[in-house]
Amino acid sequence: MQQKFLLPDVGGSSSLSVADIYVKVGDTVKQGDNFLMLESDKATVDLPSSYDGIVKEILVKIGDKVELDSPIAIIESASGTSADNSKQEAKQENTKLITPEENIVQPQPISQSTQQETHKIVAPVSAVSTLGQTVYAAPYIRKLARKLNIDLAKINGSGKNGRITEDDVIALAQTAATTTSTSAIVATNNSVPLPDFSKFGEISTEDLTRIQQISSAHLTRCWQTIPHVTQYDYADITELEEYRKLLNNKQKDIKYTLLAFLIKACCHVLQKYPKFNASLDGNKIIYKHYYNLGFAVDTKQGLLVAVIKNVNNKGLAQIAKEVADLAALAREGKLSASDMQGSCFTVSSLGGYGAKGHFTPIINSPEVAILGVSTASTTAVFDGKQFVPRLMLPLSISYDHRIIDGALAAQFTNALSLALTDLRNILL
Ligand code: CAO
Repeated sequence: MQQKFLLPDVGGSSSLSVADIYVKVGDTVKQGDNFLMLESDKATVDLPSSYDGIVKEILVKIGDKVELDSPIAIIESASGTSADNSKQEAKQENTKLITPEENIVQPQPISQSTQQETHKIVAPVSAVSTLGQTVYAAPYIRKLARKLNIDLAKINGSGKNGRITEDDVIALAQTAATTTSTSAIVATNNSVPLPDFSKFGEISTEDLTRIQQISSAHLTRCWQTIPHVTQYDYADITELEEYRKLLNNKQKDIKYTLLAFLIKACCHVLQKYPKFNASLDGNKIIYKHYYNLGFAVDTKQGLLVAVIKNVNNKGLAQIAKEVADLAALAREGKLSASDMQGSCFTVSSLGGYGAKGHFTPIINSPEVAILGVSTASTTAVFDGKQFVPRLMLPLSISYDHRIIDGALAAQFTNALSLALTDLRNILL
């Protein structure tokens, strides 16, 4: 028997359009399978099928405006019997249009056997993958995955209850980016119509690499969704630099770079200021009791973040070695997904590039803070009696103002500066 699948009540939004269609004519769908994606001016939501059966006709196309009871599709019941309408109504209660923020705090998967009690329910954060297992991901994550051509079934979600996070998708996309061509990826930048520049003079164009496309989408999202504040400071690294040179002169097996010291010092300060080693989940703060530190690596293909795990359990020599190894792998395009996952806090060093003064590093979501480091220079510093030459390192710490207040950021920055100025502080 054929059923007309009508748009259920999805939460009262009057301006809805079809953003994506997941099925095609001839597909077999089950009640609850994601059928299409709806978009309002505030959020996106996946609409599950109200019926079991074969899709005979799809009555909408991408971009169509729809409203309550708009015909979506004709579905022929596989058993030849009509679908149970009461079941359909119960299901439809589960498809309320919610904002991304609301979505984040609703990690429960919906399955056919689980009837949701509440009326303000998440729409489907789950979907059945082509391999048959259920994957859990919010609509915007699935949208990102589709744009990046990533199969969510290949990801073991690192989020709560195995949910797939943006971090997971990006890590897999970056791994794929190092091994495959750029043709499969769709740019995720919002394309704004540009003037025809060639009217004004000669131009040439170049495609962004896959990594640049991925970074571009991720950075845009981080910048647009996190209220950034950047605290500037200096660290007097005169003694640190002398010690570093001494270490490097004593042996040649390991190169002790400033970055290794920075990572160690950050780990020390993160332990004192747990809010910097956290993530924000709706109205909840997730504190991490492990200390994985990411560092940005500039490669020919674009910017990557490699992650040193459990820095609190590692000595300077080990950290220096891992920095060198991971940076080399990044430049060869050989970082694995796990080399890029699980970072709690990122260090972005432009010190080797002659970067003067401070800059504003973009927080690497879902982290809540990042350290940017510029090139140290010898400066006349007043020591209370006279001006003395000191090697001063510019520090720029961007933090998420939703979770970190300015007073705390000032203390964190000061503690980091002190740790670098006198490494003995790390021992305290
Ligand atoms: N001040 C002065 N000199 C510095 C310095 C600083 N803050 N940081 C590094 N240097 C010097 C080093 O001492 C080294 O000189 P020596 O060989 O004489 O010791 C030289 O610069 C090169 O350092 P390096 O590159 O070998 O090592 P590193 O640890 O500083 O950096 C890495 C490694 C992978 C982080 C870096 O190469 C890199 O890719 N940085 C890019 C980061 C980036 O692009 N961030 C994004 C910013 S926002 O888009």
